[in-house]
Amino acid sequence: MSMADDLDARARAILEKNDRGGYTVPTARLYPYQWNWDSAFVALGFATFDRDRAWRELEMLLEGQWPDGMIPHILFRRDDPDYFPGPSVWRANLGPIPSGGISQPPVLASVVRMLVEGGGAEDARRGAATVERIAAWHRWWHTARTPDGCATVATVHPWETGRDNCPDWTVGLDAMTVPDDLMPYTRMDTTHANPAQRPSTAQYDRFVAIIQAGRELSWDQKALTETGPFLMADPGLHFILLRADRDLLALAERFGGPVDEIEGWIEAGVAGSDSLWNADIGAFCARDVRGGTFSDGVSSASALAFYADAGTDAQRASTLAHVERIGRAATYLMPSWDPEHPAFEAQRYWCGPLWCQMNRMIAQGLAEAGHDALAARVRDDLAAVIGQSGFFECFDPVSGAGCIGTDFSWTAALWLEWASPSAAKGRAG
Ligand code: 9WN
Repeated sequence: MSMADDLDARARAILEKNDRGGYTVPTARLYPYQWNWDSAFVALGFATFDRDRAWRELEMLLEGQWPDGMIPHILFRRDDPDYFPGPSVWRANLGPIPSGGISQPPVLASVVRMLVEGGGAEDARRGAATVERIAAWHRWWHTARTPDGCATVATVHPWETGRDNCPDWTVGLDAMTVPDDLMPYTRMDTTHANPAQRPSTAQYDRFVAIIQAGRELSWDQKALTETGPFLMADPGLHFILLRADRDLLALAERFGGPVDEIEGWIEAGVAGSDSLWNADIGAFCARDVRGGTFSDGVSSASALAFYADAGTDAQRASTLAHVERIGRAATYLMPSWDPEHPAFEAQRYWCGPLWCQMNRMIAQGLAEAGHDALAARVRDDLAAVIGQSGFFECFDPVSGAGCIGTDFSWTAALWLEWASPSAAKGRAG
């Protein structure tokens, strides 16, 4: 068996091992529940060998949708003491399944479109059944999470962006006051993973303070957006939503759906991109909505402009120059944070390590924009670190060492779907 065949077999075994009966945990113990965007990427991996199981993953995610349209970031189908904060901390019981009270990057429409367009009649049938529900989720982003006067979607919690402790959030977290009556809590992540690779205590205090604020507002999402302690606009969420709106439009045109409304979201999204342009550094950056201050660094989310087909020619050229510069500064593209920025830490979670799902989207966008060599490098670099270290949660972009969670579901899935030599030829990125 070749090394690639062996990795394919290991990747399939990881997905099967992390299967909890129709949904997949990201990794055992550290993340023992169903996570939103993890499941979407995991479905792409399952689809390479079991399409029914791929759809089941997405359908079980949709089972947790709230009446207001939100699809939560975590579904707690059972209580597990290995994870903090669990359902008794969130107390977010507005949906059919106990869940977190925030969402996560909306990649679902894009994944459904890929499954539908790469599949047959059964994929079309199951994809068609998701359109109205995904449209309700996108409507939620465009209303509950789009503050008055803000040109783009925003977020109330770094966990909602999926890029938890990225230096992008420093501006907004520094502006927060941790309440004197913050609930006492015990972290579990640092018992399963090296604390030096995880967020700091000061960050966790703020993460928990936002949960406390959400509880006090009974998880009224519009109120949390307007009055909660943290409110930042994120190029990651914005570009992923804009791309997902485009993909949802294609699905709605084919299967029926609110086409005019989706076209309005896309128009607003294209126009809103400029509000995230930080001219001082020449990149799309996170921005504190209330204070107006930009984050001052280039992140992997900045590079998603191509994936969303957003920005002017000049903005795209500047973004590309940053990606190329970072490609010279790091051994492996694309780190989650600029290696030449003082806040870079090669092994601390979203302060530097590269992440397969971000890089899958970045490479897809680069390829679609005609930057094929760079797209291929992003893919080959992921294959290289997996070959060197295995199926970790994320990877040191300088040494290639694996960080934090092992036998990680989306890493296995995107190896199968994208980075493995056996992945479909003709793929974008
Ligand atoms: C909080 C599951 C999730 C990913 C996120 C990643 C991490 C959770 C945590 O793990 O976040 O949602 O407890 O650290 O940052 O992107 O979806 O893999």
